[in-house]
Amino acid sequence: MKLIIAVVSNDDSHSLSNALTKENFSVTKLATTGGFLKIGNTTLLIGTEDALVDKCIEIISEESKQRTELVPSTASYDIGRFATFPVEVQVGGATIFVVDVEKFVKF
Ligand code: 2BA
Repeated sequence: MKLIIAVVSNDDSHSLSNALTKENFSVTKLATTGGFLKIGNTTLLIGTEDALVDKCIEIISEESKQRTELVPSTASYDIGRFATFPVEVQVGGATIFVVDVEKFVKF
Protein backbone atom coordinates (compact mmCIF):
# COMPACT_ATOMS: atom_id res chain seq x y z
CA MET A 1 0.00 0.00 0.00
CA LYS A 2 1.09 3.59 -0.70
CA LEU A 3 0.26 6.99 0.75
CA ILE A 4 0.04 9.73 -1.87
CA ILE A 5 0.58 13.22 -0.49
CA ALA A 6 -0.47 15.86 -3.02
CA VAL A 7 -0.09 19.60 -2.49
CA VAL A 8 -2.48 21.42 -4.82
CA SER A 9 -3.98 24.86 -5.29
CA ASN A 10 -7.08 25.67 -3.21
CA ASP A 11 -8.89 26.47 -6.48
CA ASP A 12 -8.47 22.88 -7.73
CA SER A 13 -9.03 21.03 -4.47
CA HIS A 14 -12.83 20.74 -4.65
CA SER A 15 -13.05 19.34 -8.18
CA LEU A 16 -10.00 17.15 -7.56
CA SER A 17 -11.37 15.53 -4.41
CA ASN A 18 -14.71 14.98 -6.21
CA ALA A 19 -12.93 13.31 -9.15
CA LEU A 20 -10.90 11.08 -6.81
CA THR A 21 -13.91 10.11 -4.70
CA LYS A 22 -15.88 9.29 -7.88
CA GLU A 23 -13.15 6.78 -8.75
CA ASN A 24 -13.43 5.24 -5.25
CA PHE A 25 -10.23 6.73 -3.81
CA SER A 26 -10.40 7.63 -0.11
CA VAL A 27 -9.23 11.20 0.40
CA THR A 28 -8.39 13.39 3.40
CA LYS A 29 -8.10 17.12 2.75
CA LEU A 30 -5.85 19.28 4.90
CA ALA A 31 -5.76 23.08 4.83
CA THR A 32 -2.05 23.89 4.51
CA THR A 33 0.23 26.86 3.88
CA GLY A 34 3.20 26.96 1.52
CA GLY A 35 6.45 27.77 3.32
CA PHE A 36 7.74 30.04 0.53
CA LEU A 37 4.73 32.12 -0.54
CA LYS A 38 3.00 31.78 2.87
CA ILE A 39 -0.38 31.46 1.20
CA GLY A 40 -2.98 28.73 1.63
CA ASN A 41 -2.91 25.57 -0.39
CA THR A 42 -4.51 22.15 0.06
CA THR A 43 -2.76 18.89 0.88
CA LEU A 44 -4.58 15.67 0.02
CA LEU A 45 -3.75 12.37 1.71
CA ILE A 46 -4.75 9.36 -0.38
CA GLY A 47 -4.08 5.82 0.82
CA THR A 48 -4.30 3.34 -2.03
CA GLU A 49 -3.10 0.04 -3.43
CA ASP A 50 0.22 0.06 -5.33
CA ALA A 51 -1.54 -0.81 -8.58
CA LEU A 52 -3.73 2.29 -8.40
CA VAL A 53 -0.99 4.87 -7.79
CA ASP A 54 -0.56 5.80 -11.47
CA LYS A 55 -4.33 6.15 -11.96
CA CYS A 56 -4.49 8.45 -8.94
CA ILE A 57 -1.61 10.60 -10.23
CA GLU A 58 -3.31 10.80 -13.63
CA ILE A 59 -6.50 12.13 -12.04
CA ILE A 60 -4.50 14.67 -10.00
CA SER A 61 -2.69 15.84 -13.14
CA GLU A 62 -5.96 16.18 -15.09
CA GLU A 63 -7.68 18.18 -12.36
CA SER A 64 -4.79 20.44 -11.37
CA LYS A 65 -3.05 21.31 -14.62
CA GLN A 66 -0.79 24.35 -14.59
CA ARG A 67 -2.39 27.23 -16.46
CA THR A 68 -2.18 30.98 -16.72
CA GLU A 69 -4.99 33.22 -15.55
CA LEU A 70 -5.55 36.94 -15.85
CA VAL A 71 -6.00 38.66 -12.49
CA PRO A 72 -6.62 42.36 -11.87
CA SER A 73 -3.66 44.35 -10.63
CA THR A 74 -3.42 47.98 -9.55
CA ALA A 75 -0.76 50.42 -10.70
CA SER A 76 -0.29 54.03 -9.74
CA TYR A 77 0.56 56.73 -12.21
CA ASP A 78 2.78 59.69 -11.47
CA ILE A 79 -0.17 62.06 -11.55
CA GLY A 80 -1.54 60.20 -8.56
CA ARG A 81 -4.30 58.20 -10.25
CA PHE A 82 -4.78 54.45 -9.85
CA ALA A 83 -5.90 52.08 -12.56
CA THR A 84 -6.46 48.34 -12.70
CA PHE A 85 -5.05 46.21 -15.48
CA PRO A 86 -4.91 42.42 -15.91
CA VAL A 87 -1.68 40.52 -15.30
CA GLU A 88 -0.98 36.89 -16.20
CA VAL A 89 -0.22 34.58 -13.27
CA GLN A 90 0.59 30.85 -13.18
CA VAL A 91 -1.96 28.84 -11.17
CA GLY A 92 -2.57 25.18 -10.52
CA GLY A 93 -0.09 22.34 -10.68
CA ALA A 94 0.61 19.76 -8.02
CA THR A 95 3.52 18.55 -5.90
CA ILE A 96 3.18 14.82 -5.27
CA PHE A 97 4.98 12.48 -2.87
CA VAL A 98 4.37 8.71 -2.91
CA VAL A 99 5.47 6.87 0.25
CA ASP A 100 5.33 3.26 1.35
CA VAL A 101 2.80 2.44 4.06
CA GLU A 102 4.22 -0.03 6.56
CA LYS A 103 0.91 -0.76 8.24
CA PHE A 104 -2.70 0.27 7.62
CA VAL A 105 -5.26 -0.23 10.39
CA LYS A 106 -8.87 0.94 10.42
CA PHE A 107 -11.33 0.39 13.29
P1 2BA B 1 5.76 24.62 -6.29
O1 2BA B 1 7.15 24.06 -6.39
O2 2BA B 1 4.76 24.16 -7.31
O3 2BA B 1 5.23 24.25 -4.84
C1 2BA B 1 3.88 24.50 -4.46
C2 2BA B 1 3.70 24.16 -2.98
O4 2BA B 1 3.96 22.75 -2.81
C3 2BA B 1 4.69 24.84 -2.05
O5 2BA B 1 4.22 26.13 -1.69
C4 2BA B 1 4.73 23.89 -0.86
O6 2BA B 1 3.57 24.07 -0.06
C5 2BA B 1 4.61 22.53 -1.55
N1 2BA B 1 5.92 21.93 -1.81
C6 2BA B 1 6.63 22.00 -2.96
N2 2BA B 1 7.76 21.31 -2.88
C7 2BA B 1 7.80 20.78 -1.64
C8 2BA B 1 8.73 19.96 -0.94
N3 2BA B 1 9.89 19.53 -1.50
N4 2BA B 1 8.43 19.62 0.34
C9 2BA B 1 7.29 20.03 0.93
N5 2BA B 1 6.35 20.80 0.31
C10 2BA B 1 6.60 21.17 -0.95
P2 2BA B 1 5.28 27.29 -1.43
O7 2BA B 1 6.36 26.81 -0.52
O8 2BA B 1 4.51 28.49 -1.00
O9 2BA B 1 5.95 27.54 -2.87
C11 2BA B 1 5.22 28.15 -3.91
C12 2BA B 1 6.08 28.24 -5.16
O10 2BA B 1 7.18 29.12 -4.91
C13 2BA B 1 6.71 26.92 -5.58
O11 2BA B 1 5.79 26.21 -6.39
C14 2BA B 1 7.95 27.36 -6.32
O12 2BA B 1 7.62 27.73 -7.64
C15 2BA B 1 8.35 28.62 -5.56
N6 2BA B 1 9.36 28.32 -4.53
C16 2BA B 1 9.23 27.55 -3.43
N7 2BA B 1 10.36 27.55 -2.67
C17 2BA B 1 11.22 28.35 -3.31
C18 2BA B 1 12.57 28.76 -3.05
N8 2BA B 1 13.23 28.33 -1.94
N9 2BA B 1 13.17 29.59 -3.96
C19 2BA B 1 12.52 30.01 -5.05
N10 2BA B 1 11.23 29.67 -5.37
C20 2BA B 1 10.60 28.85 -4.52
